Amino acid sequence: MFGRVEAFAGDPILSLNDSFKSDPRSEKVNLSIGVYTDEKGRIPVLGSVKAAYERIGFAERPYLPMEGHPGYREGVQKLIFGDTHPARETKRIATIQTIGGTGAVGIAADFLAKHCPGRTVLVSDPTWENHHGLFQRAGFKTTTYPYWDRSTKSVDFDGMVKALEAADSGSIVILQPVCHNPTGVDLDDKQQVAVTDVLVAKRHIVVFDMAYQGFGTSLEADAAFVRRYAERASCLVANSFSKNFSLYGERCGGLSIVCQDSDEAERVLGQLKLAVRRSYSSPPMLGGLLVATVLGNDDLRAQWTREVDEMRTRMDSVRKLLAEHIRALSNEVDVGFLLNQRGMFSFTGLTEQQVTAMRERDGVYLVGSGRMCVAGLNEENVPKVAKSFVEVS
Ligand code: PLP
Ligand code: TYF
Repeated sequence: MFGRVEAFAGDPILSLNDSFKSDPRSEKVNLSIGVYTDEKGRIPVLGSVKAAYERIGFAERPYLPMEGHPGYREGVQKLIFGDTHPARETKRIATIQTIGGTGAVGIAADFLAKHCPGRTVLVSDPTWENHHGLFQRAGFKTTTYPYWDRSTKSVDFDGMVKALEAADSGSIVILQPVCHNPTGVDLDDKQQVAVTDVLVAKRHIVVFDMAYQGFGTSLEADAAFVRRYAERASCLVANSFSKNFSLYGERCGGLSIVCQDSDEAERVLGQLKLAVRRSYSSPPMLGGLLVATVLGNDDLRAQWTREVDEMRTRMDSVRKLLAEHIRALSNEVDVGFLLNQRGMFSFTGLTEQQVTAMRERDGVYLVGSGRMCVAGLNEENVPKVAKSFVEVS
């Protein structure tokens, strides 16, 4: 019956993570999958989340509503838009709890496929691969706008703006507002303003995908692009708590749609509920309660903010440490990119062959595109990574 079913090639990043796990070498270093690990190489359990878990205890488990836990949704809105955003004060934002950031982007794609069908979808070149996949699954054709300038290892801003200007009016544009995956390069403030002008003038439908809030500059500063944009125009915002709550397996995310008025927001929320109903009915409870409890209690929220700051500070310091170690070994290898990029990832500019050489010879795992997850670096493995990097450069 299923004899013609094609084999699934597997997700390249997850497959690489599996190869890492089965690599027998004890000195191996995993800089592939986008997971934050601490100085000891462990996925942290945040103190704020643990405290929330203890407060919650275990009680009855009814279904959550389709749109998710009310405290969670309120927490998402406050975190992304701030307490006093005009769109919040006028009840123009429809927010649902989603199954991770992936679920948020997926429901956004399903919603747009139904209510804004046939539009062109533009994603950055390169981007998180699932942007193509999720929008294609919803029935869209996807195309790209230039983003990464290989020669300067920064944003190809002119190329990006030209492509957004040339696209059909009302196209769907996916933007990562902070800590771009896979390149680690973001628009600066001026570029954010300039690109906003273009997007608003072209009446493009912007989907912000924010998976790393807090890993750039701070939880507040990282939301600035989205907040300012939402003062000018309607937009969609997908967010993930996988990384900043270190809750990968609990599947916590959110989708917020900023609307023109509160009546529109209520109807949009209804359609989001319907999209959820048709897909998985309602989101999971434990992750929802954990996040709602942290975001909804001042003490836990303050503790969590400090823990996010700690994760970010550690990533910044291992970036610097790697740059120093590379510098000490060679004056010819450019390390500026490590310091200009931010968040969990650095695009190294290494070719697939160089990445393969690092993996096979030294057990240092990067993604084939040359993406390095800097969150996997620590004081112990930096010398080894620096040596391997210089030797293949
Ligand atoms: N969007 C981007 C840009 C990502 O990098 C990721 C995860 O790595 C996601 C969305 C998905 O987040 P989640 O793991 O919460 O589904
Ligand atoms: O970019 C990354 O590393 C993450 C990891 O099904 C990931 O997106 C990859 C595939 C997947 C879930 C997470």
